[in-house]
Amino acid sequence: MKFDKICILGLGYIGLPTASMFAVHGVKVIGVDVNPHVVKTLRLGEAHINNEPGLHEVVRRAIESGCLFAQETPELADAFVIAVPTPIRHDKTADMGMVTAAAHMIAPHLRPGNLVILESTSPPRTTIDLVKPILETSGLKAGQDFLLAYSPERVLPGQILREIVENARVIGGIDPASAEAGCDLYSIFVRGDIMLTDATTAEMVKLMENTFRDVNIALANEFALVAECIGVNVWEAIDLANRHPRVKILRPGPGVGGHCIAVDPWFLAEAAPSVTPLIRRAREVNDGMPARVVNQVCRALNLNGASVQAGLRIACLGLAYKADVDDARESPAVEVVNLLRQVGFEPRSYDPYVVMGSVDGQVDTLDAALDGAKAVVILTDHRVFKNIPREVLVGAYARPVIDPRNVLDLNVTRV
Ligand code: SAJ
Repeated sequence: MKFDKICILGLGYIGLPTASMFAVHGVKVIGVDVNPHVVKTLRLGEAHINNEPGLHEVVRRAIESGCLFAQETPELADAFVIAVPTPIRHDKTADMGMVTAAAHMIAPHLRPGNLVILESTSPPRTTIDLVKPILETSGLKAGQDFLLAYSPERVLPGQILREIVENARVIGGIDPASAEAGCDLYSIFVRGDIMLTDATTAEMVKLMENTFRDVNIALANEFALVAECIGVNVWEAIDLANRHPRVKILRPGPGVGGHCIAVDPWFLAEAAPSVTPLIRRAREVNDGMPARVVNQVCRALNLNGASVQAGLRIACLGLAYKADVDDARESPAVEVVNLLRQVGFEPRSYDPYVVMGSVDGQVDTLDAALDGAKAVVILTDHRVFKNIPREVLVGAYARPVIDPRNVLDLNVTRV
């Protein structure tokens, strides 16, 4: 199948690089976002996402080529790609409002022979039970008049532009012709293997990948708790265990953030609640890690939560959810900062990448964060933090440094 024009709904961390990649390969792309700020920024040739290596450049090339055009509503096209967020609600159920809205926006523009792809991470059966009936309000029948497939994004924030091209891609069609058409579409820029399956399998594959990571991080975090109980250095123990040819323990830390790993396991748990105790427990373990960091701070200062004097300053280094990104949404670092404040401390946070104003008490220099601090806690493993001299962190009065991600690599003792 040939694609002269594609409409991509949602110009976030996935939709924008995807739209730009199609455009720099010569396909006319209409990028649609309901946020006027996003559309306005793109029309000026800029990307509204910072700190993703190479993104600004590819977006600029796409816009300058005349192939990428941003607007707030879709129009007629050969293919439509839905790449909108799928968050969870407070009760941990999937909020499919944005996918529903995007499908409704496409329906009036759907024509016979079109292909529609859902990329948003979604609960199993979303493509056939939610998206298909909405698209069919157009009067066209999926599989008969138009093609429909699910193809999950798998790119790692921080490496999106390399991974979007090189990663293997799964495409699940509602029928074989839809999967084949999806393969034709992504072959425009994907160099990794493209594997075809059915839509519901593809949805489950995506959820399994992120759940695998979440459960394994939970295991690493539980090892850290055990190691603390028995007086073992968890970093040394993991390092040694990973010398086994079939063992690859992940890294403990202050919790799991981002919009994917901490969310997607709930979609599986919601789909089959009675058979997913492990997945739920892993989520609880990871969600409990910020409180553990706060306990570590209290213990290092010989305090318990009840006896924290108001105004005791704690320097918090890092707000982003992981190393070398500027994204502090759903960040365990932010959760730690909020919990520290709740128990009576005065956290001063510093992150060289995260925009000011993301939390109360955020400062824009390391010195301002360290000034008067009674303890330092390193919450994000940004590379720049590794080079801060130990004496700068401990200061004149040998204040404690809590380093749940082992950024300073000072904890490992070898006999
Ligand atoms: N983390 C740890 N220990 C580790 C690894 C990660 O505590 O050993 C923490 C990170 O610090 C962070 C969180 O987990 O807070 C998630 O970070 P991540 O780098 O594991 O993943 P994301 O959310 O940036 O991207 C994931 C990726 N999924 C997998 O690796 C299976 C990516 O490929 C997906 O495309 C992305 O989710 C997504 O959009 O679903």
